[in-house]
Amino acid sequence: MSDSTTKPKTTTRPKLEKPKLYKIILFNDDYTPREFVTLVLRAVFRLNEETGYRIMMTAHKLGSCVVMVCAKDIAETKAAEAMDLAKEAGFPMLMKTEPEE
Ligand code: NFA
Repeated sequence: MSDSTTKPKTTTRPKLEKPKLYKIILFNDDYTPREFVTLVLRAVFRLNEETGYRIMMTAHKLGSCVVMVCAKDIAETKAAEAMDLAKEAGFPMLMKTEPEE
């Protein structure tokens, strides 16, 4: 005999969306000095000299380069931090953030 007090075997799983990752993209321009870009990449993104230089040169040659991939709020904060440093120094260095596919 079935027990009418038995609860149906269902579980409710909270629907947690996997947080989207964001790319921080560095764009080339004709005015920001290479040294300055490399310095900012090292200071803001904690990249070593070689990696900072490589990313700077990739953006310089190809037009843009992904600097790092991380959570949205971190991406936005770091991009703004880097551009603030450039603005203070009088350079137009541009970074944008966009969600990863
Ligand atoms: N193109 C800049 C120059 O020749 C260097 C640069 C690289 C600027 C990457 C912005 C991003 N001084």
